[in-house]
Amino acid sequence: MDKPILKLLANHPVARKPVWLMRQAGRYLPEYRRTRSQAKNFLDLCLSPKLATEVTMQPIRRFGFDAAIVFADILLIPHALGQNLAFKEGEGPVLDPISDQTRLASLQYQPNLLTPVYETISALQTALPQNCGLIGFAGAPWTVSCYMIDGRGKTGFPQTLSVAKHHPQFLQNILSILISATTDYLLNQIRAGAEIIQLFDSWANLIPSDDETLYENAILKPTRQLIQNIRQHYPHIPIIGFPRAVSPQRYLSYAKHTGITALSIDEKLPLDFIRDELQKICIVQGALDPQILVQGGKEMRLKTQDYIHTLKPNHIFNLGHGIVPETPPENVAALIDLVRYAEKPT
Ligand code: 1CP
Repeated sequence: MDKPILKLLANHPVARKPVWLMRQAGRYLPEYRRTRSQAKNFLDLCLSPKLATEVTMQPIRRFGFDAAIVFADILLIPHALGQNLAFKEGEGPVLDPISDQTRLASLQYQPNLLTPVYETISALQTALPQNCGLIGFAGAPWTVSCYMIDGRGKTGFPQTLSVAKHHPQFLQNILSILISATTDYLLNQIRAGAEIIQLFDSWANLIPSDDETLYENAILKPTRQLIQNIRQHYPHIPIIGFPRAVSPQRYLSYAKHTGITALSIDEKLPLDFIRDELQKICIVQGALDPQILVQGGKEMRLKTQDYIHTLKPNHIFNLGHGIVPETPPENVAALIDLVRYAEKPT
């Protein structure tokens, strides 16, 4: 095994911390913007194996990350379920909201719509350098259900929260449809060559802080079920879970009760909690503030050194959330150098 990120995820010692960044392919790169303009729209970009392979490779060529993440989107699952999806310029994704059981029952999973993603993964297996791992991904059921029920992202998902409170069975019905489709999607990604899976639960933080039952039913149980389904076929596949921005206690219970291999964390958790509580029970990924990457300079150097020198070796360096479009690419290059050539303080 000559890929540092796979070694670390198998709990083997590595010479230095592996590093990759969420949303490492994207609008902050001029070469991405050029390729993006060749596609009719964003969905077309995700579903064109040639273009999706190219944009996945761009940050690898430029920066030499330890992992590539297949270029796709968490909303391809609602698309494959037959829910109307458009990515509007400046507005983000827009879907026809699913508000009742009749509409939910009319959805039909069309697995063939996702075949281009598997073709991209196969092409990446050939194109990637030897030491670079390949990450496949999906949205976790709760986060995808947020988009399916509310239809758009920027509003805080009030419909979904109302459904969770007043129609828990309807929420469970959506979640169970998502668990089945996502199981099929991830198994096919692994068959095509994905070596690591990441589950994005970007809106895990919307679960009210006094509702542990909903955290259990909407986050922990569906994630555990999905992971069990995958491990039935691939017992050793490393799975990284990202219940973004939940409380420290909820990160802990997620790490203990879902079956993940590694926990991706946001930028707000205190370093001593990460080291003394989380790293004791699992591998951790994260968690530099994306805004510090925009800023660069001395603050980025100090924060990066903090993470590197304070945390234990079972750590994959990453951000606390995705790279934002205004990030200067030269700051990303500087960050990689900092992680690669970090000296122990004397
Ligand atoms: O204009 C553009 O070029 C589109 C911007 C964009 C990109 C680059 C979208 C629309 N999706 C993506 C790719 C993407 N999305 C990747 C692969 C790229 C990489 O990481 O290198 C991944 C892993 C995602 C995952 C994703 N999509 C998440 C989970 C991660 C996160 O950021 O929290 C979410 C919530 C989405 C939904 C989505 N898709 C696109 C946008 C702008 C959004 C967020 C919408 C919102 O604000 O709610």
